Amino acid sequence: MTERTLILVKPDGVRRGLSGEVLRRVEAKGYALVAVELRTATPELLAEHYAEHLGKPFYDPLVEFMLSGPVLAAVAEGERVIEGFRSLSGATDPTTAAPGTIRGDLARAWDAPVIHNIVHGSDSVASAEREIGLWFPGL
Ligand code: D4T
Repeated sequence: MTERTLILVKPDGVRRGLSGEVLRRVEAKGYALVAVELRTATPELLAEHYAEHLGKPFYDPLVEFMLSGPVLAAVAEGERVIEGFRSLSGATDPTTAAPGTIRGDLARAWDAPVIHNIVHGSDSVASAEREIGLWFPGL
């Protein structure tokens, strides 16, 4: 089924100059980019984006990290792209993320108070619709 997903290159990825590498992998896989924009998040946007994590111990450092610099927000489209991009991303923890994945190849999170794992990808059709509406209300 053709679907859309929200991709974020988090501030660590943008700072390290990896935005192009992430988009390259998305396009090389065969997904189409529908929107790409360099954005600065706001506390209000992140409160909605990360609503499921509110109250967890890593919530405040996570929001602080996500506000520490610009993020590249993108929407990609393709057959089962939600599952596919999460597969390209690898496991949340970069140490155990498989080699060949974005996080497995590029992320190193062991020296930060919160996981710096370069990318975010929506995890379900419902999340994707909600997140695309938050980041790209005009789409
Ligand atoms: P996102 O949502 O950013 O694509 O990552 P995941 O889907 O892989 O992971 P998540 O939603 O469980 O976590 C969101 C974000 O919080 C950071 N995090 C997470 C953290 O710093 N410590 C933790 O214990 C967890 C679970 C990493 C990603």
